[in-house]
Formats: sequence, structure tokens, C-alpha cells
Amino acid sequence: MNKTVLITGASSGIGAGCARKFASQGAHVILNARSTDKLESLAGELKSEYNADCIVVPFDVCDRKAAADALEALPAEWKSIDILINNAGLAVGVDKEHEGNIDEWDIVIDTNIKALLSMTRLIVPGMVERGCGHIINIGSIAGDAAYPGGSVYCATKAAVKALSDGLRIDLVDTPVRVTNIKPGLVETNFSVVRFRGDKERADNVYKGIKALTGDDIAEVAYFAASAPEHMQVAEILVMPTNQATGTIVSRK
Ligand code: 8X3
Repeated sequence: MNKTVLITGASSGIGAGCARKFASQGAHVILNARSTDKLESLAGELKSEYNADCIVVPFDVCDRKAAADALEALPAEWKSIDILINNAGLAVGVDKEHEGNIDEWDIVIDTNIKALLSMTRLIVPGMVERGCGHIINIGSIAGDAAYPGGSVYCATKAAVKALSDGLRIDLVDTPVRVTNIKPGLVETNFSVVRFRGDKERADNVYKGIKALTGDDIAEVAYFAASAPEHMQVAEILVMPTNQATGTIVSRK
């Protein structure tokens, strides 16, 4: 794949999985996350494993100015981004809506909705101008229906669906494609963050079920990205075989 891909939240989980998959297929990969160290280490791996062409652009996606400045400062040969993978996102806490922590909600809403929107706003005009591009948003099964303790997170992922659908409508007369990938249980650092660092509680989420991995979701993203140009994979809901909905899971 001779395309330039920018991945947010690339330092771990689904983002790192996407970085490995796209790099292994010859894409030019721009790695974004907050942690320079983690990005540098991943970039080193991609270079040694796949001889990948990749650069790191560390910034917090919630910081609009830092995002705009970093994109502006990209070397000329990296400026034409073909694929934007809006992956950065998180859940914090499992409180009831009427008992939740408003500051934590701000972080979740700012990252999952507002940062996704600002990255889209910064990068998509260039895609339209060049007549080529693909936005892959990492939504969630959580956006399809709310579940206990997930109220605000579920709302943000419902927003990702609405923003993906809206963008697809707005780009309908262009060659630019929009995909919303909605994963179910994926074993990453996600639950550790959701449970505010409680590793044991996080591990329980994936007990007794073969959960998906970041690499599995990367396969889905790559499938959408490598589909023929006339084919727009609009939405994919993907979950472990023993999961049926956001709340129905069979554990052995
Ligand atoms: C994360 C998946 O199942 O925790 O988006 O809602 S789940």
C-alpha cells in the first residue's frame, strides 16, 4: 500500500495494531499519541520489523493548537495524508450517570468527540482538495446501545457514529471514504483506564472469553482501507464469537 496513514492513539492497543498492520503492508505511517517514548519505541520496531517509513508526531489530540502546529510542521513529503485513523479514545469510570465525575466526563468527551472532530477538520480539507482520502473512525459497540455504567462513554461512541454518518453525507460527491469500525470486547489497556488503574478488575472483563486484540481490529481497518476505490465500507460491527451485544457475553 503506497499511502500515508496518520494514526491517533498509536502508542498501544488498536492504534499500535493498526500501525503494525499498515506498516507491514508498505504504508507510510505517521504515529501520534502523547508519549514520545512509546511512539519512538514503536517506530523503532516498525523500522526494524518492516523496514517501514514512519515518523512520530507526539501531541495531545485534545490540544487543538498543538495538533494544528504539528500537522503544519510535517515535512512536505508527509503532508498529503491519505488515511486518517481516528483511534484515540477512552472511558473513565463506570459510575451511574447521576453520580459520575464531571471532570472525567470532560476528558472522555473532549477526546472521543471533540478531538476526533478537530483532527477531521484539520485533515479532511486536504483530502477533498487532492480528491483522495479515507477517514477510519474507531467507534464502538457501545455506540449502538447504552449499558450499565457506560452512559457517557456510550454517548460519545453514538456521537462517533453520527459524525461518521454526517461526514459521509457531506463527502458524498467526493472520492473520500468514511468508515466507522465498532469493536466489541478488545483486550487492551482500555479497561485498566476505565477502572482507573485497577488491573484485577480490568482483567475480569476478559476472563472466560477469547476477546479480540488490537491486531484483529487492525485487520478490519486494513480491509476497509484496501477495498477498491469504488467500495466504501461504511460501518463494521465486530466482536468476539462469544459476544452477542454490548452486554450479552458467554464466559466459560
Ligand atoms: C469498548 C468496548 O464493550 O467496553 O468500546 O463497550 S466495550
